[in-house]
Amino acid sequence: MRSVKRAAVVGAVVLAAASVLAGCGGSVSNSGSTNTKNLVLIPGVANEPFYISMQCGAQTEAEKLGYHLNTQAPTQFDASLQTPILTGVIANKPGAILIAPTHATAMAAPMQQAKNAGIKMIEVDTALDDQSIALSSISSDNIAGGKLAAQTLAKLVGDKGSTLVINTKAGTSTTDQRAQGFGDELKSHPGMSSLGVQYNNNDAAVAASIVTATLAAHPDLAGIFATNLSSAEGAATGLRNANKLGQVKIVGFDASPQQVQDLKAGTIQALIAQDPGTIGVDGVDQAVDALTGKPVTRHIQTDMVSITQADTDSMSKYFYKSKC
Ligand code: T6T
Repeated sequence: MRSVKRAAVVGAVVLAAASVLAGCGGSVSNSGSTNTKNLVLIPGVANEPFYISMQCGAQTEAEKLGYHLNTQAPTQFDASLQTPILTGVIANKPGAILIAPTHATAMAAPMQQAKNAGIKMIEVDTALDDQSIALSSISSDNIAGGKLAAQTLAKLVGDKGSTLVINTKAGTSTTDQRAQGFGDELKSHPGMSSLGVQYNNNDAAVAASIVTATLAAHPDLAGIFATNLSSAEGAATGLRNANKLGQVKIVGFDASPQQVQDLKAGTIQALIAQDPGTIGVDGVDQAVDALTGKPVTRHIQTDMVSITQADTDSMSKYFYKSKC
């Protein structure tokens, strides 16, 4: 596998590209054709098992189809860090970019710039609100995933008690939809109440402190829905620190090695695993179809499964990778 390049490594290149662009009045030239054999994957953040698994799938598929895939990721899940990476990539004119936009509106302008440069745009996992820029979007059904999380948590807490949602960053399409699905489903569980949604800025340490503070104010907290990897890993740490393991139930999205360890240890009671490898494969397939004039599919939904401690062995194929 080609390793995910950290923004720090590509920083010099990006800065150079940015200053060239600044000299051209900040716009990217639309002249010159794209290199149709080159694909670039821009994940939401570097060195994170969800995106590593996505990259593994995309890399294998690109090689199989005779394409070159390069991956460049920001060091943090942040549009201000992802934008210069995208801008630098546009200057190199790949045939297609597979991107997980880190914000549903803030990434629209640079993605439109890529489209204007003749690059085929494919969304993997997250998506923009503006559906006119990408040709195809591949993701889990995140609203259904949030509903499934609420149903799972309801069973774990006996359909009663207060619940907290730990979300990542407002404006992240996927996790916002998961929180929405969770809230919608909670309305069908009158015995359960909501303590609202708190944001961890995609930082596990912040999620842990949210749990500590919430337990201090609400010692009867029954359950937590953690909308992604960082929020679930941090929620588990928060409960460990408060000696509340098992008393407060956690349902978390994703299945990183740490989350699986927490599930096996009984710190987390259920995980909703996605299929990032297939998102990567489908992303490459859609890019290649677009580049070769074949029809593309505007929306593709990939699988999601709920995993509990009892079925960790049979579900191991859904666990995310730390390397290909
Ligand atoms: O949950 C995934 C991804 O689906 C989401 O859009 C952002 O967070 C993750 O990458 C996990 O950290």
